[in-house]
Amino acid sequence: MNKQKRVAAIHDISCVGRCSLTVALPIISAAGFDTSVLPTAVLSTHTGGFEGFTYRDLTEDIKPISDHWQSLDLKFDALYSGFLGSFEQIDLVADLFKTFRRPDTLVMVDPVMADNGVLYSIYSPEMAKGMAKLCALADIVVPNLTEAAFILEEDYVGDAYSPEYIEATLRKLASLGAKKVVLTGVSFEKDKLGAAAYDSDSDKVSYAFNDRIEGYFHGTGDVFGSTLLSALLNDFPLEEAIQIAVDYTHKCIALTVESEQERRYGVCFERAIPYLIKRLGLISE
Ligand code: PXL
Repeated sequence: MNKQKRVAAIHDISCVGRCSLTVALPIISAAGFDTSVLPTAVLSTHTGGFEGFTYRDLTEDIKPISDHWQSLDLKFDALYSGFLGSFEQIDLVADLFKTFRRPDTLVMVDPVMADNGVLYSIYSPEMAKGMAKLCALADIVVPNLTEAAFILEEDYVGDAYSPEYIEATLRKLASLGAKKVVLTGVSFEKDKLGAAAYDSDSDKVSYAFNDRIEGYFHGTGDVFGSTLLSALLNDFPLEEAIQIAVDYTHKCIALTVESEQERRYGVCFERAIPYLIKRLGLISE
């Protein structure tokens, strides 16, 4: 057996409501990787749909944790950041990337900060400028269309866009520094939803779609990002990796609708893990 790859997942722990680390850790682990975590904040629930959540900002712990890891001479095959607990964490995570990046490390940034045209309640507009700086240090970035607009300091276009807009947005995001860009929540036909990818090395744009399931499903950005990273680390090319991530996310949503559970508790991704590991070629039928 070859050596297991090690990933550092840098996201918050929302104790209840499946998103960020409670999604990234099980998915990336199920995909076969040694997953270390660096929690950016601890919340009693995520911020989308619960009143009165607690919020412990872990900004002060990031540098000591990173220093200890460095003293252990830890090597990471991938660094994956998502929801950050404060504006100051942007520079701290940037420093961590510089410390642990080696020639073959895959650095993925999901600039988690907004959805549906609005910033998450705990963030101010300066977060977008900082996230743009962090994205510049990544190999691959995974914004949704709202985050892309904030990063590029453009107006959010809502549902009214063309393939030309998507392709121009992908190229503008790549010009900030990351060679690969994946835009999530892309749709050109009302019953299809998916993602668009751009690889600046090949100058190639690709798309992946599945059937749209109506409604807002919490944590699906994290399901998508964790699956995309898992597919890339399992050596799938970008075009195939986005299709696997779109299909798994779709399956999780379909199972959630079937289970009739409350949407704010996130999607039933656990029940689709056998499907994911088959799709990743890790077990046969
Ligand atoms: O899934 C994104 C996310 C992550 N972490 C927290 C959130 C959200 C989205 O609302 O609130 C705490």
